[in-house]
Amino acid sequence: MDRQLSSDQLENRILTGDARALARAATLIESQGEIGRRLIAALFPHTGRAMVIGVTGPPGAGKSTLVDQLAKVLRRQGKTAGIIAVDPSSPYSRGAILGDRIRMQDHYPDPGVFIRSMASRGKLGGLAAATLDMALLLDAAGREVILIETVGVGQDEVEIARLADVTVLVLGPGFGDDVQAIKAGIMEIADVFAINKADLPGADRLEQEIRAMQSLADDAGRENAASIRRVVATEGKGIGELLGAIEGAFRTRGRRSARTETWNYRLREMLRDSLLENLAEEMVQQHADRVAEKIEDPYTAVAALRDELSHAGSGRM
Ligand SMILES: Nc1nc2c(ncn2[C@@H]2O[C@H](COP(=O)(O)OP(=O)(O)OP(=O)(O)O)[C@@H](O)[C@H]2O)c(=O)[nH]1
Ligand SMILES: [Mg+2]
Repeated sequence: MDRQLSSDQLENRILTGDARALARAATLIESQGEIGRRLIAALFPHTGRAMVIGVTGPPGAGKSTLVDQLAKVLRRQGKTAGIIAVDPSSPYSRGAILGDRIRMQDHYPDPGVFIRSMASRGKLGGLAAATLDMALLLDAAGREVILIETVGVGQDEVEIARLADVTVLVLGPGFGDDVQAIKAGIMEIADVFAINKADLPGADRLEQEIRAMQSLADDAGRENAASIRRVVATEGKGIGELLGAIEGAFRTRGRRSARTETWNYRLREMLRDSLLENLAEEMVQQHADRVAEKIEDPYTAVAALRDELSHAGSGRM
């Protein structure tokens, strides 16, 4: 593609769904620079049509296999899809990245499925913002359904899933013993439970545990209880039914991205990110050293850093 392509031209091509323009814009957004930001600002009025599905769950639950199958069913229905795979740079997904590529290659010849992996590169906070920008880009480009796969271990990944329109929590037998442990962190974010690997023993017990947990909720909680669907992702079993449950949740719960509370959260995160971006890491480190050695108290350190920000921050976003 022409390197000189103006941002107006790039924007127009994205809006027509041009796959190459989309790939180029995705790279801009990944680098989280000023150009990517301006692009999202320009595209924002054209967003709000896609259904964004967050797919999360413990490592190895079968999220990638399931996302792949969901994309297949969507394509059969004539819908376009976008897949964002979030790699939290945790040791868990190291091995799966290659696996993901191989499995998702199924779609590569199909321009109706756009796939992108996001890596956190150790940046504090930036992962959630970059992932949500990517979802906005795909939305503006006319992708009808956007699937975001995150590993439900870190807070960042859970937040990303929580901000999707519908959150699917993928569990599998063998993780059954963990329901209690998982419950504390992420059970409550599920709009739909997918019990994957239903071909293996233990699916019954897992479903019972989830239902037992749901029965403990108050009346309002029970009324809104997440639906539970069994699937065998490797064989493509139950995928249509799962998609039906997801669409049902989308209809009853509405679009999270249209809620003030979602934007309240997002704007706070973005503000935090942009402030931290203007602070040199060494600067924070220096004060951290001083506080650790008790040469400085933490409030004085924060005041000094805030001073630094008001100098560095002028003229930037
Ligand atoms: N028996 C069985 N195995 C499955 C099923 N779905 C996925 N698997 C297997 O489970 C393993 C993990 O699948 P992935 O799709 O990579 O799981 P994941 O949740 O994306 O893994 P991470 O991204 O590493 O967290 C693979 O070996 C799959 O073949 C299923 O329905 N039944
Ligand atoms: Mg995966």
